[in-house]
Amino acid sequence: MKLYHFPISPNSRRVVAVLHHLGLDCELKVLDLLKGEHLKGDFLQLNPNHMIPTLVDGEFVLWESNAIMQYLCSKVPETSLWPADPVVRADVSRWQFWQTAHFGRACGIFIFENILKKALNLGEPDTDEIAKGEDSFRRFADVLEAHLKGREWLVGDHVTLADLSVGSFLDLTEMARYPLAGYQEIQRWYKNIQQLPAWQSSEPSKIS
Ligand SMILES: N[C@@H](CCC(=O)N[C@@H](CS)C(=O)NCC(=O)O)C(=O)O
Repeated sequence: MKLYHFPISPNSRRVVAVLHHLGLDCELKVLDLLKGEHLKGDFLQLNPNHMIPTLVDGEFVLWESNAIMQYLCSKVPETSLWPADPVVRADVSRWQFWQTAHFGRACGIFIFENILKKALNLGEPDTDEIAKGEDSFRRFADVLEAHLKGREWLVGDHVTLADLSVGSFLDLTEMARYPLAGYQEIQRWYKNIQQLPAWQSSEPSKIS
């Protein structure tokens, strides 16, 4: 298998963390988004959305990080990251979809305004956009905060794909300046993720 990724991307890092957690062999190929390496012909053939992460497994090409994470788990006989029980599995999927549709999009506003604009020379952060981002972030962070009260992990008693998907964006809290102050449960839970060996070994500076 070969994974095209960009280490600082939360969407990439969670896939690398799953590879490490499961101990799967996979060649990692960095595409530097800031240099536009994802816009070149060969890669566009693999992913016309020009987005990482993208997995190539023989003839099969798979994009969308959450789909890749589930696919990787299906390669091992059993893993608590993606439990076989249909209800637990649906619960894990629910949080993965929620991350893509809601929480990740709210975080994305801060990533664009406070990190990417600077990196790509696109000017100063737009205060109206940041205000919209704050409304959206708080709406969904409130849901996450309430769910995490009295829990160590999002689903059940163990880390699952749900934690890696939703938690991955918190890696950029300082740089992106999410309004995370006051969300004690989210901060406590993210520390659990930071202690996972696979989260530590997928840290951007270790896999670049
Ligand atoms: N929903 C996708 C999002 C992937 C994504 O947004 N990738 C970004 C980096 S974090 C990217 O490759 N952007 C390049 C572009 O849009 O041209 C996933 O979960 O894999």
